[in-house]
Amino acid sequence: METTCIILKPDAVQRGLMGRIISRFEDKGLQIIGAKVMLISEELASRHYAVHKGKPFYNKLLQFMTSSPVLVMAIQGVGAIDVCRKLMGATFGSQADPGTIRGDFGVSNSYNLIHGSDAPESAETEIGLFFDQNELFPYDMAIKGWIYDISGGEPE
Ligand code: 3AN
Repeated sequence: METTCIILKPDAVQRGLMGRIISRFEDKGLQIIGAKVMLISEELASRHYAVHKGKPFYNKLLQFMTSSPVLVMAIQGVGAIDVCRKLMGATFGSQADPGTIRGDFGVSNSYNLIHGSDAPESAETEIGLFFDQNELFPYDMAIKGWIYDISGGEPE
């Protein structure tokens, strides 16, 4: 089981797309174990996007991410990090495949609706940045045995 950090960016919230995007994750069988609407501070945004510091798009990215509330989620499932990245689609809306979140809901390269952790290390760091431990609620899904094959003990 993996947990990944997903952020529905200001454009997704402002455009009223939260529900439809959340449904993509729920339809896939993933579990939302933490969620909150928040306004990201400049300090938090700069920590989250530290790897992009100095890049040409960095200042605008920070400005965008702090401009209006976001929805931050901790999402759990087998292979959740890669599964969510596939559901999100390519970074740029203009290039993302139809069927993906970015491919279906946007065309902009800067306003690309959603962030998802790209590796187990970044997922752990990002969940630590955005959530306190007592804001995460792992729970047993009643239908887990139909989403996964759990006959061997581990979800497959
Ligand atoms: P992803 O979000 O697909 O992991 P990253 O990590 O390469 O993409 O980039 C982080 C964010 O920075 C993207 N979500 C996008 O909003 C922004 N970004 C990346 N490259 C550019 C670019 N060339 N022009 C504008 N924004 C960019």
